[in-house]
Amino acid sequence: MGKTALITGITGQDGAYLSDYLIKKGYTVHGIKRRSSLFNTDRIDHLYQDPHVENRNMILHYGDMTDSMNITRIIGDVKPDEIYNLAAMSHVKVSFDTPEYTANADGIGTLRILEAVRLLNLTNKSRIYQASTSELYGLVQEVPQKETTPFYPRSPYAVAKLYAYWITVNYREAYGIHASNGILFNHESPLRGETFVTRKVTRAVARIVLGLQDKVYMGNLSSKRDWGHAKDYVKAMYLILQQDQPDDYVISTGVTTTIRDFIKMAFVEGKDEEEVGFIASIDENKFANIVGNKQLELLKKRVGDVVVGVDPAYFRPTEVELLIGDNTKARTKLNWTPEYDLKALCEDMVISDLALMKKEEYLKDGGYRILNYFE
Ligand code: NAP
Ligand code: F7E
Repeated sequence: MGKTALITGITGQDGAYLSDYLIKKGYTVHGIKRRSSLFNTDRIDHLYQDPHVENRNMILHYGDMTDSMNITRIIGDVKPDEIYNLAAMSHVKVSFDTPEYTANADGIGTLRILEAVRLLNLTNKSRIYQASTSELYGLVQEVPQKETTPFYPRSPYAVAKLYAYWITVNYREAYGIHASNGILFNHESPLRGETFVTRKVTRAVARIVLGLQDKVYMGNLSSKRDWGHAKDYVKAMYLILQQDQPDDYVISTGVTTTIRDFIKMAFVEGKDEEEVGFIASIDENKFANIVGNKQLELLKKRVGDVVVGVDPAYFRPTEVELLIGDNTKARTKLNWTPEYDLKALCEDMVISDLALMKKEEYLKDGGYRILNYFE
């Protein structure tokens, strides 16, 4: 008999990759999905099995992280060997608009899982993975960030995740639950939600290239992220729960890149690498208050064909400027190594989005020459 896993947030990016990975390992995967007025299972449709199929290895339950009774009932019914708590309102900018809901789903939601395991006497059976995040480091206190770096959250999302991190540690220490935090740095993929920066860029590249869109408006181009591929990162989640002792791990690539450089990388993907150059249209009135005069002057000189715009609407009230993770502990204790570097990740996403736009022929005919000059 294979193991049984319960995944909250199974319809999300990580939920989809993790389900695929665990099913291939012989697990029976149960997932919690929210009811929505439109289908929200696109990412896992290839794994879905009709309820009438015998011996299913993928079973979905309706549920919500804000509903304690529902969470407790599902965990009691499934009695999972492993719980991967991936469900969250995961968009940092949106958390400023919905802070209370974010605290409820992302913070208290984690407590609901832990408390259900305790009340159902599953403390010796069910291991728990908590989806913690590099956003905990926020205004970073150390470079690079590692497991011992102090946290300084900078958004309602990160503050909610801070509670989730510590309540996980507390239940481990108080009740001996095998509960661990994966402190995952940004990870992306062709399945990434369309409003996160990498996917927004790769979709825009595809659409601009194909003449479906004139330009894309971006926010802060100067922040830096340590981006990995979600396929690599779900393997780390699995490894964390296979350890004899629960613990907390940074999962990262150790390389950091600006948003600006990611955009450049995406626009030249696999094509004519001649730089045609330009930057956004700039609303000086809005912009002057946000960047320094020197940068504004530089930007003004560079206005050309406009395909990328900067719109301060995408700026955040408080920003996380620099993330770069030290993954030494994961490499040594989990024997985890990421396979994708940023270039390979970017290629995967651009190619996938181009295919999604169903116009591959255009590229074969000589492609395009677009963008690529910021600084
Ligand atoms: P995602 O694509 O946004 O998926 C989030 C999942 O949570 C979706 O299945 C979503 O359902 C579900 N969900 C949201 N609110 C819920 C609620 N109230 N009740 C039940 N389900 C709910 O996120 P992801 O990128 O896969 O990330 C997975 C987890 O890792 C999240 O907790 C995220 O905060 C954390 N994390 C992500 C990263 C990253 O770079 N991707 C890094 C560190 C940590 P719908 O499909 O119905 O919206
Ligand atoms: O932003 C800047 C933005 O939304 C990255 C979540 O998975 O990873 C993710 O959070 C950076 C920020 O991811 C746009 O200001 C510029 O500096 O892709 P993002 P995030 O905020 O880092 C962490 C680890 C999580 O845990 C979260 O769940 O890009 N940026 N222009 C932009 N960001 C967006 N979304 N859109 C823009 O137009």
